[in-house]
Amino acid sequence: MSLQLKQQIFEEIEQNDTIVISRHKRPDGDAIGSSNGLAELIKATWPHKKVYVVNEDTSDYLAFLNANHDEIADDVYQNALAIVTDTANMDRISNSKIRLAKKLVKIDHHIDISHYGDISWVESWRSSTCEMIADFYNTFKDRLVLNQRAATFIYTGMVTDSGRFRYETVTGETLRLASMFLDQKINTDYIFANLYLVDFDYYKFQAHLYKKMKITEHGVAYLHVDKAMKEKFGLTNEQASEAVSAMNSIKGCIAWIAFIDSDDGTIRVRLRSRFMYINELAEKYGGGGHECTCGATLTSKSQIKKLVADADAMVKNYKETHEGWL
Ligand SMILES: [Mn+2]
Repeated sequence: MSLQLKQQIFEEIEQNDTIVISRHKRPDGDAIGSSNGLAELIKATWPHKKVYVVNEDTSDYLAFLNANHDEIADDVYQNALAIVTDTANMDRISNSKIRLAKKLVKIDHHIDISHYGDISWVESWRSSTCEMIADFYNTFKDRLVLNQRAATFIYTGMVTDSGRFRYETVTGETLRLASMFLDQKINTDYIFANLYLVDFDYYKFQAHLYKKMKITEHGVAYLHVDKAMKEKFGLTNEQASEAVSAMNSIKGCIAWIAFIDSDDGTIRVRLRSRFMYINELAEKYGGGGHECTCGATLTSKSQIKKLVADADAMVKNYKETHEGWL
């Protein structure tokens, strides 16, 4: 079934000379990697095609990838094939014009709650959408051209979305597919330096987080990055969101949650877990995502307490009924 979908997508790409590629808002490595990686594969294979990567926002953190950022007139869509990668629902697409396209293809690895697209290829067991692009390349490698730029995009997405090949979703196939991009002699030193290195001020912010974080009775770590903290450390929304990672290695805390004040008055929630799945909780609060990595948005501060209490009950129940967690 997946082969049939891949074949359909390959044919659509082959038959269309104008292709618009978009990804989700607030992009991460996988969103940028999959959309640009696919664009580069198509451009290298069919140099005459007009391939545009069109999105309405960018990422500072991932600026080093030098992603494509094309602007096109509305009438270009009429004759275009649109491909959206790594985006679970239409509202999250970072391109409000995408509906103007002649045909729409969805390529994604999020849980398929909200179906869209004329062709929808969704494999929620994949560690990243980039892994799907890698699989797509591998399927048609006799007919596609891979270059270093495409390889860098796709590899970066695979690395970032899989927690550096560490998450449960990583399979032997993930690494076999990733090996194709290492064979392109991509500069992994450069990629990882950009992914890891932070300014000294950010270290100070992390030290502050270690002091501020709390844990519940049964093992939920949580913290609130409020407006004052964002201002004090001069944080971008992206950096503030990263606060959730500061809690990812506390023994016994199998769930951890960051609440981040947004400029629009809402509170972004980033939920993470190991062993136990936490996406049900995100969904209860109107959010979604992956089983152990998901998010939601709250409209008032009073909901924080309630969400933390729900998470604590969830962890309590999990620990009572499972062994082997730590
Ligand atoms: Mn992804």
